[in-house]
Order: sequence, then structure tokens, then C-alpha cells
Amino acid sequence: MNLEAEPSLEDAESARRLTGSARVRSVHVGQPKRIAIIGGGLVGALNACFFAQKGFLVDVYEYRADIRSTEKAVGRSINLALSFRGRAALKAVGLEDYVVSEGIPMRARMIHDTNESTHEVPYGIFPDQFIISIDRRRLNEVMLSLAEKYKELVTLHFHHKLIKVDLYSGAMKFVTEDGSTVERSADLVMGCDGAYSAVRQAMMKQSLFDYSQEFIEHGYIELETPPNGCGEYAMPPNFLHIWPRDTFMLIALPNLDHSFTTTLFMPFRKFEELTTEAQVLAFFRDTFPDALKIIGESNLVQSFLSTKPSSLISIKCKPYHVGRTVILGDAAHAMVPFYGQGMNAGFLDCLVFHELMDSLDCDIDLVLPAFTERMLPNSHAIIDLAMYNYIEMRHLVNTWSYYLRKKIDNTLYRLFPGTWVPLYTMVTFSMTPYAECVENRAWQDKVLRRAKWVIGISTIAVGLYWFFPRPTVNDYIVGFKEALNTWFRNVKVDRFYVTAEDPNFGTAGAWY
Ligand code: FAD
Ligand code: EGU
Repeated sequence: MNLEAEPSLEDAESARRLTGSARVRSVHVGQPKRIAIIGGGLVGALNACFFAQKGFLVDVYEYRADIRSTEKAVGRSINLALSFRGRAALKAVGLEDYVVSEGIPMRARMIHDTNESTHEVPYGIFPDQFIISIDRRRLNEVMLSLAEKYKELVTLHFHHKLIKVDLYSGAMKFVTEDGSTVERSADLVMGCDGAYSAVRQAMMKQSLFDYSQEFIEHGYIELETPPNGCGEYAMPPNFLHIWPRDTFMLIALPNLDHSFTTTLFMPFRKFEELTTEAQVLAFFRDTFPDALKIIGESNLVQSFLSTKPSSLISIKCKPYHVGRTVILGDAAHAMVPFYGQGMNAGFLDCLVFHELMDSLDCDIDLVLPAFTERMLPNSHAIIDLAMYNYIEMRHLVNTWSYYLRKKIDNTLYRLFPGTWVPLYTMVTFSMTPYAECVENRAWQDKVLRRAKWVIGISTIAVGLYWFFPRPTVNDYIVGFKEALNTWFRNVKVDRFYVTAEDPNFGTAGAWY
């Protein structure tokens, strides 16, 4: 798709005709007219596209500067894995093909072992089962530009930091670049302002609002991994590269410019221990020798010692709406990145919200509670899965039982692709609600537990059968005769008569 030419305002027109609304929607009681989107990050920008295409008046308030005009720090590109749910949402606003064309398909993981050997583990068994490495900044820019195409509907306000919101009236207060405050209001306020959401903070002051958060003990730093001497990819590009090392983990995703972005996950304690060039190099030589060669010693030391590790937080809350305010994306469900689903789940929020707008006639008094009800169990499920994976990655990745389970899962998937879908496949390549993915996994666990019993007991039975000498038909006859004989011998007579006193005298039982 050529973003310069299309989608155009004509597309907005046709979208409005489809929803039966006028140039700017005519509004019934209960239907919002002005939408305020707090945060112009990944979820906020996509959400603006959805609302613009429906013909609403949209104001996006973003704390930072416009990323499209800020200088791109050289050699810094951060990337993400885009999978099915995120793609489905992008497709709904017409951006899927364009975004996919700017990404790099990853068809398998490439596991880098301690002895510098590698092996591949494919993502799926069907050709369309691959994930896509996307430049985060580029994706954000593309979505902001699409939203801005709807000139008469969408206004992007940068340098607007939300500091106050009235959840019931929609009145908001912002601090702008020069430190002055401005007041605005909207019929519907959508908090797409990330893990440290100001909108959620306002909700937390309400009674009956539940909130919990957890920082994990691992931090992360991103290390730019340049192309090799010939300007080519230093490793095969169509893979998600993983170096699993118990408490340390390195993950690398490819960029279009032939570099990789490598992310190191490590406990903060360990980061604190590595403070000199020598320590950093020794650690990498020891733990990730092949990665060190690709990243380059001076590049590594320079990046490592100049960046502070970032923290990772997992947040659950409930509900997702209060009054005329709702939270989407990380604001509602920040998760640790160990399932590659954070952005995908945020994009799914936008898609589901707009499906509910369509089916409930845009009545926010119905849409907001329906949104919470629909998303809450599923968002909580993916938060749990991501956290579980964080623990599992460290403890199980190198155990045989983990690989055995993967083998069994994949074999059964090949045999019964409609019945037995492995957990990560369902999460990554389907629209099955996250909670149902978990439920399905519980069912698979139960089937495998039963199968284990059946196999265990049959093994013992067969073992016994082969261990003892097996009887022949003749053995059975001999055995039967012996048993009969023994029984005969065991028939004992304790009293007998040889005279007519015998009570059996004269009967058929007598012996003369
Ligand atoms: P954000 O991207 O955080 O955007 C929030 C926006 O709101 C920002 O622009 C911010 O400036 C603005 N804002 C904040 N406060 C205010 C305020 N008071 N007023 C106005 N504006 C405000 N997800 C995947 O799907 N796949 C991956 O491979 C993946 N990898 C990840 C790797 C790492 C290391 C991390 C940390 C996360 C990863 N994620 C991944 C998750 C993904 O980054 C997030 O889920 C996603 O960015 C959430 O988007 P968002 O728009 O909700 O929040
Ligand atoms: C972590 C950081 C591999 C990008 C989970 C897989 C991730 C990503 C995995 C990051 C892993 C872990 C899955 C995808 C993806 C795997 C997944 C994790 C992208 C279970 C930029 N994870 N991630 N699982 O299957 O389903 O390959 O920073 F190392 S994509 Cl932790 Cl599919």
C-alpha cells in the first residue's frame, strides 16, 4: 500500500456510509461524539484509525513529541514479534498487508546452545504459521499517519501529558510543552497510555476497582547487533534467535537494515555485578560466546556500560471501565514479554471494542461493560501465561521432560490438527480467546495424565507377561490335573462305618 496516496478521505467517506452515519456521525442519546484517546503509542494510534474510519471526532493526546519528526537515533531500532491477533486488528483498518510487507517473517526459533551449536524449532506445520519482526517505531509512525489522513476528524496533540481526568464527565487536564495547562473534555475517554497509565491511576481512586502489580527480578537491555563485514545479516534472518541459559536469556529479532536487535534478560543483581569492561566481556565469552562475536566486543562494552537496564512489570486490574472512561492495551494489562503477546493483546482490544460498538449501536453504556466482561478473563489469562513462561523458560528449557512434551504435542498436532493444537500455537496463530487456550491446555494435560496411567499399567502387565516363562496349552492341562489331584487329596473323611449303622446303608452312595 502506498501511504502517501491512500487510504484517503474517500475511504473515510465510504467507511461512514457503511456505518450509515453522516459526514461527522449524527449522535443519538448514549452515543459519544468526541473521543479522547490518551496516548499515541501502538494501541492509541491504532485505536484512532478505528474511530476515524467510523466517522467519530478523535483527539489523540500524546505526552511525547511526534516520533515522525524526532531524529532517529542512529542504529537504534527496537522490534517486536507481530502475530495473528495483531494482524487481524491491522487488517480491520486496512493496514495488514502494508505492515507485513515491512516486516521480516520468522518461521522458526533458532536455539543457540552453550557449545555454540544451533538447532531450529519451527513455529508451525502450515506455511502461514510464521510470526513477523516489526520495527516498533515504524509501525507507530504508519498508524499515526493513517489516522492523520482523516484530517477533518482526527487531531493529534503532541506534548500533551494527561494529569487529571474526571471519569464521569470526561473533563481532562493536560500539561503542554511550555509547562502551561490546558483543559479539554470528551464524551468518551480511552486510556491507551501504557503500563504506567494516568487514566488507570484515576480509576484506582474508585472503590470496587481491583489492582495488582508485580515487578520481576529480571531487567533487560537492548543491544544493536550490526550486519557483518559484507553488510549481510550476521545470522540467518528468518528466525527468532534464542540463547536460553537458565537465569540469563538473549533474544534476537531481525531488522530490515540487516541488523538484529538483541535483548538481554538478566537479574538486576547480575547487572550490578558487571560494571567493568573486563567483567562484561568475560561474562559474554563464558555465556554467549557466539553472540559476542556478532555483536562485537567494543560495541557490546560501549552499549552495555552506557545503558541502565529497564524493568519489567506485570499488571492486572478490574474492571476496564469507569463512567465514560475505558482503558486498553498495557494500561489495562501490562505483561512480561515472555509470550510475545503484549502488543497483539492491545491490538485485539481495539478490534473487540469496535466489534462491540457495531453490535451495540455505539451505546457506550452497553459497550463499556460488555468490553470489560469480554476481555477481563482473557487478558488475565495471557498475563498469567506470560508470567508462567518467564518461570518455565528458566527452569525447564533444558530438561528432557520439556522437550518430550513438545515432541508429543507436535506429533499429536500433526496427526489431529483440528483437535490437538499446542498451547503456543493456539495463542500465536489463532483468535481463540486466551482463557480458552488455557482451558484447552488443561484438557490436554488431563488426556496426557490418563494416557500416562494407561501406558504405565500396560507396560507393567506386558513386562510381567514376558518376564515369567509363558505356559503352553499342555502346561494348562497338566496344571489343571495337578490342581484337581490336590483337591481330591484334600477331601478328607473323618468318620466311616462298615455296618448297617451307616446312614447311607442301602442307598446309591453305599459301597457294596
Ligand atoms: P505504550 O506503547 O507504552 O504507549 C503508551 C503511550 O502513551 C506512549 O506513547 C506514552 O508516551 C503515552 N503516555 C503515557 N502516559 C501519558 C499521559 N499521562 N498523557 C499522555 N500520553 C501518555 N509485544 C508483542 O506483541 N510482541 C513482542 O515481541 C513484544 N516484545 C516486547 C519486548 C519488551 C522488552 C517489552 C518491554 C515489551 C514487548 N511487547 C511485545 C509488549 C509491547 O511493547 C506492549 O504491549 C505495547 O507497546 C503496548 O502498547 P500501548 O500503546 O498500550 O502502550
Ligand atoms: C521476548 C522478548 C521463545 C520478543 C517465549 C518463544 C519475546 C519476544 C516463546 C522479545 C521465547 C519465549 C513466543 C512467540 C515470542 C517461542 C512464544 C518472546 C517474542 C512461547 C523483543 N514468544 N517472543 N513463546 O515460542 O509463543 O519462540 O523482545 F524465548 S514470539 Cl520467552 Cl510465538
